[in-house]
Amino acid sequence: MPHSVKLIAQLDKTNHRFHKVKIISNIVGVNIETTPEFTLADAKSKEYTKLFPLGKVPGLIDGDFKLFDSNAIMFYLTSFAPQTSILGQNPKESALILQYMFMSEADIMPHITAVIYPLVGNIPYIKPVVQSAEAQLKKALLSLNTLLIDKTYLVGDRLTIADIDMVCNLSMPMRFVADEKYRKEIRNVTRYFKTMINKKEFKEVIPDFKFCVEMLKPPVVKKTEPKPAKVKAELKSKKETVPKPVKTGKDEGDDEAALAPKPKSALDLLPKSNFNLEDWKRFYSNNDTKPTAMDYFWKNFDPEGYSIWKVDYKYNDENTLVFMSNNLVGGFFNRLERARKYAFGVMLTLGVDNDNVISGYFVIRGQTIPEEVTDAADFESYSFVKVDHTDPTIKEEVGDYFAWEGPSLPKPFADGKAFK
Ligand SMILES: N[C@@H](CCC(=O)N[C@@H](CS)C(=O)NCC(=O)O)C(=O)O
Repeated sequence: MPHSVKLIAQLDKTNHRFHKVKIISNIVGVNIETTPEFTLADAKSKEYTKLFPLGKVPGLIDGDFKLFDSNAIMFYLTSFAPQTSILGQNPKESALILQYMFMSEADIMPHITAVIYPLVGNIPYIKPVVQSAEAQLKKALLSLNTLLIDKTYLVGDRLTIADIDMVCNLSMPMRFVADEKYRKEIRNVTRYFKTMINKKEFKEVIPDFKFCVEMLKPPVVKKTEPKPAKVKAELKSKKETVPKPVKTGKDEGDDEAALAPKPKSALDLLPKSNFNLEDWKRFYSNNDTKPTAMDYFWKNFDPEGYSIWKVDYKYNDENTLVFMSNNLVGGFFNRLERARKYAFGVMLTLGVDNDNVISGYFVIRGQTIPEEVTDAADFESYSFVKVDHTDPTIKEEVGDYFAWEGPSLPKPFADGKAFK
């Protein structure tokens, strides 16, 4: 029976770190138990950070042995191989393998992520920062180009873990950034990459690699029309009616009044609700959504203290790759931080690459959308429509969205994120 280990990682098609581990595990014949449900957001959960405090994935568990970092995991897995040429055949080769792996991680990878993450929406796009990273990446790849001038493999005449590391890292720019013209400028790197990616060891794990045709474009920032004063005033009057602080008989400028603790949010002044959002979030995280968590939700939901909203991305017809749509949601959630105490939501990416929609449901404190939500930079890119929580169709849909599966989802589930 082959040895079995558990690998905690998100399994999306472009996860080069998962690819590395999978390739090596195939080579050495170790069975990997994966976590198809795991998302990057889960890497910050208590359960995961208890095991791996850095909150980075992948993480490997082998009995009571825990290991993080994809390269360290590759290294560990090679110990199950009867032949060791994958770690070099002599001390010099082993040292060269380390040299190339450090180069790949320290001198190339940071520039790759600095160029690609803003383009796919993982981090904000700041033009001069990205341009500088592009220049640095080109410089690093030109150095690699020189090193590869007379090489098929990075070290010796066989595949080593240095190649697996380098090729998987290079798969990011080769997929998203390096168009044909770019690839010609780094022709040795391109030749090397093509030779490797067509080898059986890589093809088994990345069967349909597609080279970049056109470099990814920066995300379009939707310019929202400034709201006319009248609409602003209407929005304001629709906001929760906040009871005025009781007058103490002193002037507003009094020290005592100034020292009185101010509520952090208008929502803190709403009548107390028996529905405890924190308890719900915990219950949702620790139980099967259907039926257990949804039964709890409908039993405890307080329609006076909270409202439910259908949320749709307004520009779904412009969505391209599934993971980019899901990243948009990640960005939206990051900028909703102020609302975390007052809202819970699930946003799903439904469909397939180049044909997907982002939609979901939110549960929000109060009966209107609070400023904690409307102030989020991308709020205007989403439509919020309040729904009737007594409507059985809505109830079923809310359950399906919260469970990330079910017949009422308009397209097949592709990915999702929970705001909790
Ligand atoms: N050197 C680490 C880096 C791990 C890493 O950055 N993983 C990404 C996902 S592919 C991650 O956890 N990102 C979340 C974060 O940085 O907070 C490795 O190769 O495993």
